[in-house]
Amino acid sequence: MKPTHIEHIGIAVNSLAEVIPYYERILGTACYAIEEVADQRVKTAFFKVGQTKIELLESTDPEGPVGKFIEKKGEGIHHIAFAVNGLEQALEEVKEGGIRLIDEKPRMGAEGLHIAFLHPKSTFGVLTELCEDKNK
Ligand code: CMX
Repeated sequence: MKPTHIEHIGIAVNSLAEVIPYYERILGTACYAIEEVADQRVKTAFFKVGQTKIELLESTDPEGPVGKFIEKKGEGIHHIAFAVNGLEQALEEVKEGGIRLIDEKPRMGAEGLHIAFLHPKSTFGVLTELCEDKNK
């Protein structure tokens, strides 16, 4: 597996409304999309920084992944996402390498990307997402 770039960095926040103005100011660019991902129990807000995005994540359910994360660790960097070509193949490779998959098969994430997560307990504490944009 060889990712093409960092697709996005996910940041857990208590309130999108409160945090969006800060990122608009430091990045000098407007938030270009807000999307609820019901499946993941989050509302997301996106900014572009070159080829990479910043994805703010507000939980819609205290028992969801971001709700639990904030309860334990507070606001902050939640995950890093690498763009790959051939997500199924990449998942096979990381699994063969002994890395624990959260998602055995790709599923749909924000912005229509196909995504899968690797477990932070086997990636040295960093929740890692692999994603593929099949429209590219
Ligand atoms: N980064 C690093 N470690 C994390 C973590 C994160 N984002 N989230 C949880 N952990 C750690 C916890 O601190 C905990 O460690 P300890 O046992 O040492 O305390 C351990 O993982 C288990 O955490 P938990 O709170 O008991 O939560 P679960 O086991 O129920 O779930 C995880 C953890 C990673 C499997 C789950 O959060 C998950 O499936 N995440 C992937 C999906 C996701 O995060 N979706 C939100 C983003 C969606 C999007 O980008 O669109």
